[in-house]
Amino acid sequence: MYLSIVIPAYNEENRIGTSLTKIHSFLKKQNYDFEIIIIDDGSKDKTLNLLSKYSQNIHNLIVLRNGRNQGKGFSVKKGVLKSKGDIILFTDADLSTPIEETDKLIGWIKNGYQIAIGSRALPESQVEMHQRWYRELMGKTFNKIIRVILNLNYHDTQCGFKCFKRDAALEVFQSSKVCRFSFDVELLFIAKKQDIRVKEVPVRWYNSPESKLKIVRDSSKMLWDILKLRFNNFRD
Ligand SMILES: Nc1nc2c(ncn2[C@@H]2O[C@H](COP(=O)(O)OP(=O)(O)O)[C@@H](O)[C@H]2O)c(=O)[nH]1
Ligand SMILES: [Mg+2]
Repeated sequence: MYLSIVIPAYNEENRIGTSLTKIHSFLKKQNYDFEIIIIDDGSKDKTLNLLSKYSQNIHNLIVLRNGRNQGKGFSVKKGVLKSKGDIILFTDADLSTPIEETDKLIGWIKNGYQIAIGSRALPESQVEMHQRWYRELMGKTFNKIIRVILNLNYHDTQCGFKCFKRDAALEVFQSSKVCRFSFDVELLFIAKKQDIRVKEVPVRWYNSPESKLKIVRDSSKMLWDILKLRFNNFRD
């Protein structure tokens, strides 16, 4: 087995070092091959310098860069399309879902699912450190809206921890267009259209207080992207 871990990073100088160290020491203990692909999304801080340093010691670390900030969706797509793994996982740079949860998702892929997505909203999810109350409420409301508008029945589409079998990853990412934070929803929407088997899996979550999401600006963009998705696919 070959696992590719894809990480979007925007101004992550405070968090990416610790996360990379944890990911690398986890992967070294596994009996499969791996690569780590980080996409620096036009960070204005020292993220890129830090990554260059780390890549001298971690041989299977590949650093990609967008000349300017393009969005989480754009960056994850770029990483996935560059990856070589037969299983591909993307995770947030802050490891709010601990990297050990990878085994859980891979387990479902080996059980016959093509995509396994982490979820903070199932009864068995272990949310040890919560997001701020308004972020959690926004997340729940967003998922209700998605149920109504797109007929997608998930409890949590936004958890930054998702795992794909290679063929399914290529199928959904090659036709994805959403560049910013609603890209997860688009992936699940495409997966449904293509009859791809998706499992929503309860995971652990320790929220990291630092957040790159700008509540008003980003949530209105997210909603707009969902509406566009609906209108562009009015028959589905
Ligand atoms: N590529 C890219 N990644 C971003 C951007 N904003 C945030 N991210 C990444 O998306 C992930 C989640 O961001 P985070 O700030 O932890 O969001 P939150 O946990 O949802 O509040 C992290 O890996 C960030 O580096 C962006 O504009 N572009
Ligand atoms: Mg976070």
